[in-house]
Parts: sequence; C-alpha cells; structure tokens
Amino acid sequence: MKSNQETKFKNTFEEEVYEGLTAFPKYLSSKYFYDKKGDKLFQKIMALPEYYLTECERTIIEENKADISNLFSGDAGFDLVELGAGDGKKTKILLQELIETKRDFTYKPIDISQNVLDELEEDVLNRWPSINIETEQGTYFNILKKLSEQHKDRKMVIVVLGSNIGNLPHKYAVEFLTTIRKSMQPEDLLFMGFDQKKDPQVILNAYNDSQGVTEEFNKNLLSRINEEMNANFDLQKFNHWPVYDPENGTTKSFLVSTEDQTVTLQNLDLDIHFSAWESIHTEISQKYDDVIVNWLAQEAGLVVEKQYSDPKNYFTDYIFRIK
Ligand code: AVJ
Repeated sequence: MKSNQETKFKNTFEEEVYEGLTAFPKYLSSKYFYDKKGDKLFQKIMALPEYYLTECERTIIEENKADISNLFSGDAGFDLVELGAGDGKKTKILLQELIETKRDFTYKPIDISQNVLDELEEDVLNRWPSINIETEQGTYFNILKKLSEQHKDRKMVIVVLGSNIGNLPHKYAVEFLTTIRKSMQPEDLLFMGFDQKKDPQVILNAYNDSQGVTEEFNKNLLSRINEEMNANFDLQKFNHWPVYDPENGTTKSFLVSTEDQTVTLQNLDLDIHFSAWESIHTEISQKYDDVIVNWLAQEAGLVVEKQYSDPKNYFTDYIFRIK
C-alpha cells in the first residue's frame, strides 16, 4: 500500500475493510467478528446444540484430563500458555485437575480481547485464589514473537483449543505452526484442537443454527463497520450463507446481497456497489483429518506425539513436539 493511501486509514481494520470491499470478489476478515458484541455472540454459539465443537472438546478434556496433565507436568514446573483463551470453560477442567494433583504451574492466558481476559482472571482467582495467573492481551503473532525472544528456564506448554486454527487457509496455518515451533524447545508441548471432517449436514448445521445466532455473528461484521466507519449497511439486505466442500474440508461463510444496492462508508469516503446476489466472503472454518494434520505438522517442523478424540470422532486434540 502506498504511503499517501496509508494516511487515510485510522487503523488496520479500516485499511482491511477498504481492501476487501474494493476487491473482486469481495471479502472481509473473520478476525473482526470479535468486538464486545461479537465476543458475547460467540459465547452464545459455543452453547448452541448444533455447535458440537465445544461439547466434543469438553468431553475429550474431561475424559483424558489425568493423562493430559501428566504429560504437561513432567517432573518439574511449567508455564501453561493459552492462545485465544476466551472464557476458558474447557481449560478450567484442566486447571482443576492440575490444582488437585498439586502441580507447579503458571497459567498464562492470552487473548485479543482485554475484556474477556479481565472476566477470565476474576473467575479463575475466585475459584482458585492461590493459582499463579498472568494474563496478556495481544494478537497471536505479537505474543508468540515475545515468547520466543524471552529467555526460557521453564518448560512451556502452549494450548490452542476450539479449532481456532481453522480460520487460517493451510498456507497460513503452516506459518502459524512454524512461528509456534520456533518458540518451542525440545521438552515443550503444543496441545491443539482440530475439528474433523464429518457428515456435511452436521457441519452445515453448526454454521447455520436454527436460532440464527451464527447469522447475527456473521452480520455483526457489518454492524461494526456501520458503527466504527459511519456506514449504512442494511443487515436485512444480506443473507447469511455457509457452504461446506467435502473435497477439501473447507467451510466458507458468506454474506450475500439480496438486491442491487450501494452502501456508503463515510469515514473511508467510500461508496460500495453490490449487484443483486453478489457475495462477501467472511470466514473459513477448515475441517481436518489425520493426514492433513500430520502434513501441516511436518511442514512446520513438528511431530504428533499423541492424540485424543471424542466417541464420534467429530473433534481431535493433538499433542505436538518439535522434530
Ligand atoms: C472460533 C474459529 C473456531 O470457525 O468454528 C463459529 C468461529 N464461526 N461459528 C469456527 C465461528 C461461526 C469458530 N472458531
């Protein structure tokens, strides 16, 4: 981007909205779902019966917590670094186990939302007043950079739950895993959740729930642009439309313009035209199998040491080490 153009944007959100809405085909990044309202909507999604991911991973952790905390702990203390901690619902099962078995560890939850971190810290300290907890606000990328620069005298276990990696196309997933690997030493572990390929109908239902919460979540991107860029998107004139391709395991979510319309983004001094039935691509939620996960790991210099699945094999948590 040219520097004279750069000055017209207040932040990267504005810049990326400009880029995405002036591109063909149009797109917006799913990382902007998560403002205060988006955080709340995502928590509602995690509680939906159709959004099986959360319950599957909760079961996996519940059933294997003793084994997992043994692997995490080894003989000495460790730092438990959680990327994208959210409300920590599933992590708290592990924390409970680690505390009951008197392990020496520091919980370091990291999230992009300070809001979410404040609530998590308060809740964790209420439950376990003597726990060592150090929260940190930031993007995955900045935090990982910091982690790898920091001198390490302690084992580190990095946890990424919920198939958050699924928002990244494989190329960026490999970059993400490579950045994590660079911050790891031989005894360190990475514990990461990957949603698995399954009956396409089950997947579609998870991204098109009957209560319309996911629709609201997707459209919240447009609300945010309305609020933060003084725009006039009419949310009723866009349809929420997720699709799943069983060949490559990619779920793609779109917002589809139901009519020919022009939207004005005042702060960007920008008019965007939509033809009837033109789309905005807003998210990918990649689904995996063991072959893909092993390939991603291999590309990033990691190896799978152990894996855990739920009884239906909907979801798998993998433990990786550096190769
Ligand atoms: C937080 C990225 C794992 O893709 O399943 C939920 C976000 N999007 N419903 C996912 C989401 C629509 C979620 N991740």
